[in-house]
Amino acid sequence: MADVTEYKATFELIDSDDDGFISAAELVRLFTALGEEVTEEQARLIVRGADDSADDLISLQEFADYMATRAG
Ligand SMILES: [Ca+2]
Ligand SMILES: [Ca+2]
Repeated sequence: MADVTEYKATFELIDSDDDGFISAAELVRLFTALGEEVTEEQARLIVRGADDSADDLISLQEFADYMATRAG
């Protein structure tokens, strides 16, 4: 498992309602802020790619594991 502290700041930036999970809607907001057009459906696929617990939300641990996998 990846070290969550390394990814906590980024995670909290994306988790705009501070509920401890990244939702598809929050990803849409993120990409829109970055100037990228992402539909809710595309965002849901991204969530599914990182979502190990199948609750359609990305927890900090899932986010850290996902980022660590992509970086490594
Ligand atoms: Ca959230
Ligand atoms: Ca999850």
